Amino acid sequence: MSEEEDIVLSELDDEELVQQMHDDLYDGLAEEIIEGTNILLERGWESYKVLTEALVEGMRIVGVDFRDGILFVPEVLMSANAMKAGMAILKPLLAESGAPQMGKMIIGTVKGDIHDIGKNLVGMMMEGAGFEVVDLGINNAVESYLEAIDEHNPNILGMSALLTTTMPYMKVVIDTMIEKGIRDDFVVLVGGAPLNEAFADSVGADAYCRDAAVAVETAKSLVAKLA
Ligand code: B1M
Repeated sequence: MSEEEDIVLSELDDEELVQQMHDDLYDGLAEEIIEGTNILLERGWESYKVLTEALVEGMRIVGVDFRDGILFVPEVLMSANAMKAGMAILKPLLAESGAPQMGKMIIGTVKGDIHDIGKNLVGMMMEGAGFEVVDLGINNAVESYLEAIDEHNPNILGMSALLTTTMPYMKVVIDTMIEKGIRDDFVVLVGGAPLNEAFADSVGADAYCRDAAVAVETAKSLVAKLA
């Protein structure tokens, strides 16, 4: 029996459990992530604390080793699936706040890009803050955003990109909105690891959101200004 199989998650203290969850996320062990997430919640951890300290931090570590060529796509996919299993437990809890309806956001990852964990997290946090969220998924061409705007009439458009090769597509989307004369009908928020404020300015977005919490705060303040 391996050392791993000897570990009983419920017997670990909080710090050891979080550490173990980082390891389990790294190893793509979805069942262990589900168990660890439930244990932390049973111990009274706020869902947001579980999300940021156990899951997002674990994924950050995966990202570093992916960058350095220690982990490869199939392994990172397993980590992503484990992360999603934990997020599925937290989603209803994050959305439970019963906040009043704040507005409507459509959000999608741009064309050519299939990364969706961060986008999903932003969607979950926005729902938790009282926004209605229409998730367009991944790999969205400009037509997909336009159709969704037509159908849902949002007051926020959110775009996510995780690749330096796909982030310029945000400008294509915003320029198309300008051509159609609809750019100023809503707030445009952009996010994703390779972006920054200067990039957001250069493509004509209203704001760059470093993380999901910033997305919520930015959305609240900019939507209030729209009203
Ligand atoms: Co990819 N990948 N990946 N990957 N991947 C990165 C992005 C990379 C930085 C890894 C690295 O080299 N260090 C690198 C990009 C390098 C670059 O562009 N310069 C990279 C690469 C190269 C690739 C491939 C090209 C690899 C290959 O095939 N050789 C390929 C591309 C596929 C494609 O999209 N066409 C690829 C594939 C994959 C997987 C499929 C294996 C998997 C994705 C699974 C999935 O998403 N379902 C994957 C993963 C998991 C990653 C890393 C490791 C983790 C991303 C993540 O989920 N982070 C990533 C490394 C990294 O980012 N450090 C990497 C956790 C998430 C919570 O954070 O997404 O940043 P993040 O979201 C944050 C904020 O950015 C912000 O809020 C979120 C929550 O706080 N935010 C927004 C994000 N979107 C927002 C939208 C908003 C507001 C805020 O709108 C309002």
